[in-house]
Amino acid sequence: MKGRWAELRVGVVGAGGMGSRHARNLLGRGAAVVAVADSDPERARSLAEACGGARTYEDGAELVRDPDVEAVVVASPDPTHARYVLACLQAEKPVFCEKPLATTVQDAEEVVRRELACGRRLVQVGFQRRYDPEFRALRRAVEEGLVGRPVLFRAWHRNARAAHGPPGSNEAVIVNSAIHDLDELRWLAGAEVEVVHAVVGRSVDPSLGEGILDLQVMQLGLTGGALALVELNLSAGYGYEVGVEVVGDQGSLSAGLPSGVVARREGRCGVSVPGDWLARFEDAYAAEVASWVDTLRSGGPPWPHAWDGYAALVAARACAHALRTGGAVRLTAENPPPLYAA
Ligand code: ISE
Repeated sequence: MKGRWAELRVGVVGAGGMGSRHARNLLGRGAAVVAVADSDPERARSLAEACGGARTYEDGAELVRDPDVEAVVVASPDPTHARYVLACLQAEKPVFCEKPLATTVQDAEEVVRRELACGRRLVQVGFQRRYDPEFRALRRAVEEGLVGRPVLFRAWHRNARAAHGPPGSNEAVIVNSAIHDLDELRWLAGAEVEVVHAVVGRSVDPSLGEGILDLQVMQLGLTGGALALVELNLSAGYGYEVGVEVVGDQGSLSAGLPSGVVARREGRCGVSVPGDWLARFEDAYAAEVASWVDTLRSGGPPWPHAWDGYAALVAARACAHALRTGGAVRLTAENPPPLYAA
């Protein structure tokens, strides 16, 4: 560990919802936010002030080059992620990148290639479900064989509404949102998506634009033989919910079911549902960033890594292809390079 990493000096690219969340989570966690970049100078300034007077940039690439910035958080719009991650790798600076790692498979491949050339893991991808206490407990139970061999994963991912505004394309829906579910399946099953049997969709909220399929159902096959069924819903209306049932050959496990304080009032009895992912995954977001800082300060390898970002994107692109063509898509089996072992 470099001595100066006693307090990690971080630059944040993207001062929107996730950039602000990560910046606030970094404060008091052995890290200081010393620079903020956003194409909207006012937004950059306001986050910089909240972080105790960080420098501001309009261009994230300039922030990456700032010699005082030791590590970078990338939370800018999805299509810009790979560009900033590649800039960090060029400067050999550790980077925490919000999902998706990239929006094209070629860019994700390039990230992996450049990281391999660096010879060490510098990239962590923001798949925060891996830091959610409930999902972690579920994964442990699967690993311990509590319900035997998993044969089916049945996942649901509901957003009250398309919170980033109209998604622009059905591919963008998958690459921005379903990528979480694809990563979750890879992680929980310890397997890869082997085949996308079918992806079907329908339009629920017509205001999102003609042809935007804000409800999608994905049917997948994983290496090792388990099946998976994913409901992705951007227009659930009532709130935000993410969960999964793992059906094994000796029982089933579930995470993400409604829980918490039960209120009986006004003729009703129930628990409340969070409005968005910031509320639902509040603890997970804090834990992933804390782990990133601790890992960098102790010299350990960050996780989830660039290969996780790459593999989830390959699966996402296969789903997008299946939705477009109405046919099945078989993925090519790939082994991660040794840098990504464990
Ligand atoms: C958003 O960008 C997220 O990362 C959320 O976790 C996800 O649930 C949502 O669908 C995405 O748009």
